[in-house]
Amino acid sequence: MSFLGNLFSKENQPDRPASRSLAEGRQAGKESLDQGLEKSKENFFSKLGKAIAGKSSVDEEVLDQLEEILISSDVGVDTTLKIIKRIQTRVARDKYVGTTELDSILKQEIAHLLSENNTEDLADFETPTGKKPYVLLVVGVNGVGKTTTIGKLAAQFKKRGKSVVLGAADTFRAAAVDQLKLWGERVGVPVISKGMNTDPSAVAFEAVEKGVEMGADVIIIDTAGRLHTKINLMQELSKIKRVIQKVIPDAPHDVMLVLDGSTGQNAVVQAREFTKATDVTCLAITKLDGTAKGGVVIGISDEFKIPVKYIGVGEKIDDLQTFNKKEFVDSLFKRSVS
Ligand SMILES: Nc1nc2c(ncn2[C@@H]2O[C@H](COP(=O)(O)OP(=O)(O)O)[C@@H](O)[C@H]2O)c(=O)[nH]1
Ligand SMILES: [Mg+2]
Repeated sequence: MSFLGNLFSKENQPDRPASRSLAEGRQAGKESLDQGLEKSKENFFSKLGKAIAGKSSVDEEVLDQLEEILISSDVGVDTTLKIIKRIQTRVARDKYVGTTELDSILKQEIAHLLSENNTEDLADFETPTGKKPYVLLVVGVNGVGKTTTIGKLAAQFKKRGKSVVLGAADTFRAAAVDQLKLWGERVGVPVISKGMNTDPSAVAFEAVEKGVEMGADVIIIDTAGRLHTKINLMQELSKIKRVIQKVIPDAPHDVMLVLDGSTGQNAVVQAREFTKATDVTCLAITKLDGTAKGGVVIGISDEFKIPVKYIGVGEKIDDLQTFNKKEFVDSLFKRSVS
């Protein structure tokens, strides 16, 4: 869909039904995660089914195939090797592991592996205590879902009684500013913008200044996703950070990199580039609905040791969840009921 098409598509209209209540949201969250990961599961289990067909125990041949399946499910080579090694150890220790136990063993070992990366999961959409306003700078290449994620996040914070201000510092394209304004209207939060082609740092500065003036709890700054050269990106982001710090010396409190999960290993490459160019403190992985590449979250979570805070499971206002490693792995390895 063209960008303008996106912008004016039905989903993005301000007159959509209001988002779900908190309780409904939590209840619906698990189901939409299960649904969102359906394609990833189908892909994984059909391959796994073939690999273990006619086999009763997990042997070297099954492990070889499992390795291929995990790699082709976008888990990534390094993470896959760690997982296989753990299962090998377990098979050696237990002498006999039946293929019927393989699902649950995989689930346990992956959950363990991820729990070792020393990042805490968010219990809910919360901001760090003592940071008021909490300033979140959002980065990532064009099209990954930054603006959408900001809109969804603003909605969640607002639902929890927080006042939110958005800054339209993606001034590269006129439509980008309009898109954030539209989200601002939908959610009912102010958007600070100076229009297209203005200095992104000036917008960031004004957004933070206004946010402080208004006594906001949260300030979220959208940025352009240009990654022409690492130097460019580094310079632009450090300039934005510097001006923000003129108002709040310890801000931004988080720099969140948004990655499009449906691009699989491309998302991993972007994560490497951005973490080299700037201090990324947390991640959001979008578009996990309708892709078979959900395994990429496992690889990213293992490789980067940077907390994945949020995952996007659709285009709608409620389709953003806080990332919980255990729940994610449970959902990914839960065979569908059908
Ligand atoms: N299916 C799906 N689409 C998403 C998700 N997040 C964002 N999108 C879509 O991805 C497209 C690009 O998003 P946008 O927020 O404009 O990306 P940006 O350029 O990084 O700001 C839009 O059509 C969004 O509706 C998601 O979690 N799932
Ligand atoms: Mg955008």
